[in-house]
Amino acid sequence: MSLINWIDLPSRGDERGGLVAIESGKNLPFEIERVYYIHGTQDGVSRGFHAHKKLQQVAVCVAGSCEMRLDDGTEKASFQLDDPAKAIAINPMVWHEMHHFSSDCVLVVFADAAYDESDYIRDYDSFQEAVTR
Ligand code: T46
Repeated sequence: MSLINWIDLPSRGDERGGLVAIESGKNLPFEIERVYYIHGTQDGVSRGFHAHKKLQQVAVCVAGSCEMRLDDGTEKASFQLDDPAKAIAINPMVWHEMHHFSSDCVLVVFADAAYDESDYIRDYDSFQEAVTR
């Protein structure tokens, strides 16, 4: 599986403005079990710094922008999330970090499972060990 998997979300915008619809199991490669959003992130704050063992996620900036960094232990990538119609998959065993949040950033994340702290790998050395095993 490649590190970067963009998902184009169907945009039904018109002269009145934008409208993006997301349907479980249709636009996303899994059934949505959980949705959360990150907002009000302070200037200079970075988030993430972990990988998930099994969780599949898709993230989209519905307002503002942030930088997403992905690392599968072999390859690294860094890019802007700034388009409400363009989402990025965060696959299992991919170390991810979010940086440079704009003050108006709202990052929405769709996940295929409930929150489970035991699914997180929050130590980079442990992550590297797990992916090179
Ligand atoms: C991820 C990136 C993109 C919950 O109680 N329920 C939840 O569903 C989530 C996502 C978090 N939490 C708690 C756990 C922590 O006490 O909220 C607190 C902040 O979570 P965390 O420090 O993990 O936040 P981020 O921004 O570093 O990471 C989050 C997600 O946790 C993570 O799964 O992939 O966004």
